[in-house]
Amino acid sequence: MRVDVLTIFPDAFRGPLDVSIVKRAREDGLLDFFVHDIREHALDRHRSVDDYPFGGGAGMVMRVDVLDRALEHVRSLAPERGLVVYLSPAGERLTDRIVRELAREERLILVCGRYEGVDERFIEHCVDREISIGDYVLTGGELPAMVLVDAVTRHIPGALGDAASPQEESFADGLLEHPQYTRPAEYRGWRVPEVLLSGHHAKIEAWRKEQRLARTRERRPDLLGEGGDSDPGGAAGSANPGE
Ligand code: 4GX
Repeated sequence: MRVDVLTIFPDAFRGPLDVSIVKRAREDGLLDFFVHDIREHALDRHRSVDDYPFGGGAGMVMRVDVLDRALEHVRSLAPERGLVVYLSPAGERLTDRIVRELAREERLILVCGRYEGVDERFIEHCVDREISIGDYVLTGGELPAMVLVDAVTRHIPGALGDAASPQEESFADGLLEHPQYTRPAEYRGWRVPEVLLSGHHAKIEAWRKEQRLARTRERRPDLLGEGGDSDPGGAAGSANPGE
């Protein structure tokens, strides 16, 4: 998969995507990740990317002409059209289902807004999907873009190696994960649940399933369709959680 990011803060992308699984996916050629500076497409001598909002109000709005030029330039760098995603609190909430959908794309183009957002004409004419990573307001779309790339990378075939599969993890069966333990079996009197030391695999599986259900009921009843903001139709809200 190819991912292009448009931002006025390219430096923000050094770090989180240079470690661990995402780093390996990039080294292995599973993920081609490029960052582009929107400011390079500003035409005036101050290289402005934003301006005052028509109608008045606080803050600044990113200009449609600069964003459109930046997008057309980035588009020209590879043959695939790319799905254009704008990260915004006004978008549809990112879920496991949406992550899996995006992971099937050949190319993603992520646009990071700053200030009070972008001129609505850019969203109307250039953006395919507006996505939010949660109901809180950050200072820009850079962190949300990194969250999205991280989550999507885990679903690129081969990215997790043979040890792990995203299919076996939280949300794949609509439930939270069971708790995990490792050595030592006892530390300061804190003991690992006895069943896990028993070597009785059927009992261990039954215990884990029970834990997943109890935790989900306790912490995220919405995932079981018991009110709240579930995601029916998505993996996290499947008709038969845990089946
Ligand atoms: N999930 N931000 C977008 C600029 C902005 C402001 C107002 C539209 C309207 C965010 C989130 C998020 C910060 C990205 C503000 N755009 N993005 N940016 N939560 O908080 O995705």
